[in-house]
Amino acid sequence: MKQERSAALLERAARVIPGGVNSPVRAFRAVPGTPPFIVRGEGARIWDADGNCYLDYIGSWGPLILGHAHPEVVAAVEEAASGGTSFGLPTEREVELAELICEAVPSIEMVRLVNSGTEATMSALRLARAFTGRELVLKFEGCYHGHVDSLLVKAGSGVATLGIPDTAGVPGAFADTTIALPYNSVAAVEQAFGRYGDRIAAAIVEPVAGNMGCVPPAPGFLESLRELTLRHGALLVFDEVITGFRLAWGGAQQIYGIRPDLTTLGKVIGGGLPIGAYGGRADIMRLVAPAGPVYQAGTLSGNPVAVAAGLATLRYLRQHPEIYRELDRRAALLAAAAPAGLAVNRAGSMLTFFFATGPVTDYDSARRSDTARFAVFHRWLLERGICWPPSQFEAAFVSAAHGEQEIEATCAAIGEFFAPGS
Ligand code: KE4
Repeated sequence: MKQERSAALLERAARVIPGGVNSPVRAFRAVPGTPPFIVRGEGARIWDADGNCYLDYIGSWGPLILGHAHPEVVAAVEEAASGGTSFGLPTEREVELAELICEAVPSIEMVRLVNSGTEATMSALRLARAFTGRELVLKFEGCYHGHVDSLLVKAGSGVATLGIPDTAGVPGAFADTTIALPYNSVAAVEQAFGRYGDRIAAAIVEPVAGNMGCVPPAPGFLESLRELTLRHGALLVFDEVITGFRLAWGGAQQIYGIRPDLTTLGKVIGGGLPIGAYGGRADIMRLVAPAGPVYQAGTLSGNPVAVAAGLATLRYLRQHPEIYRELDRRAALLAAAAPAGLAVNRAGSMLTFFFATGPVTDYDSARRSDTARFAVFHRWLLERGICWPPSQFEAAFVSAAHGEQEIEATCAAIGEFFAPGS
C-alpha cells in the first residue's frame, strides 16, 4: 500500500504541528503505519494523498451520520457561506437549530450553541456547580468528555489510546474535584453519594460509552444514576456528544427513557463543522449569561455556516426517520461478521470489536483487550481499503452512505481476517 505522500506530509507536518496532527487520535500511534492524509471524501469513502481509497468507519469520529459531502449538507454550507461566514451577531438560523434540538430532545427546554463538545461539557459542569452551589463532579473511568481540565481524570479516547496516565498540566486542585468511578457500577455510585452526597454538583456520563470503545449501559445503571442524583440533589448530565441524534432522533435518553437535567451535544448537530451545545431544564439554563451570572461565551458560537450544516443534517434525519432502523440493521451485519470469542459491543450504528475474551462492560475489562492483535486487525483492514478507527478504545461508525455493497465488502474482509490460518 503506497503511503509515500502521507509519510512525507506527516514529516512536514511534525515540524510545525505537535505530532503532525491537530488531534492525537489521528496520529495512528496505537497501530502500525502512517496516518493517511485525506484529500477528499464522498459518501462512505475517503481518498488519501497517495490515491488510496478507503471505506471510512471513523466518520470524523461521529459527525458524518449521512456520510461525506452529502449533497444537501454541501448545498446548505455553500448557500450560508455565500451570505457571509460569521457576524458576531444573532441570526435566525441559530434559532431554528435551537428550536429543532428542543423539539427532538424533550429534556432540553433551552440550549446554548458552542463550538465543540469540550466547550459543551465544560460549560455544563460550570452551570451545574453554579446551580447547586457544590463543587464535586462524578465521572466514569473510560468516558471522555473532551479535554476539560477536571475531566481528564481516567479519561478514554486519545488519553486511553496513548496510555497517558493523568495528563500533564492539570492542577491537582482541579483533579481533586473529580471522582472517577467504574462505568456500570451502581454500588460505586451509591458509595460515592454516601460519602460525598451533599458535595456533589453533578454526575456526567456517556449514556452509551464510546470512548473506551463502545460500552452500553448495564440494565438499571442509568436509572439508578437518575434516582441517586435526584435523591442527593445533584444534577445528571448526559454527555450525548456522540449518541445525540446518532442512536435515535431523541438520542440515547429517548432509547433508555431517562430525563437528564442537562445534555451535551456535538458532532452530528454540526454535520461535520465545528459545533457543540449544552441544554436542559429552563430553570437551570436561565443561569447562563446574559440571562444569569454563569458566564460562557464564544466568538463563533452559533456560526451560520456550521449551523447551516447542522440544520441540513438534522432536517434530513427528521425527513428520513427510517435511517435509524437501517443504520442499526447494517451495523448488526458488521457485528455478526466477528467470530465467537471476540467481544463485540454495539449500540445502533456505533460498534467496537474488542480483542478480549470476556464481556467488556467497563474500562478495566476494555483495557484487558489485546491491543497488539487489534493493531494487526486494523492494518489488515487498512491494506484492504477499509479505514477502521485506529484505536481499540474508540467506536466505529456506520453512516447512511454505507450501503449493502460496502457492508458486504467489510464483512468479507473481517471474515477473512478471522478465517483459520489467515
Ligand atoms: P470535541 O471537543 O472533540 O468536539 O468533543 C469532546 C467530546 C465530548 N464528549 C464525548 C462523548 C466525545 O466523544 C467527545 C470527543 N470524541 C473524540 C473521539 N471519541 C473526538 C476525537 C478527537 O479527540 O480527535
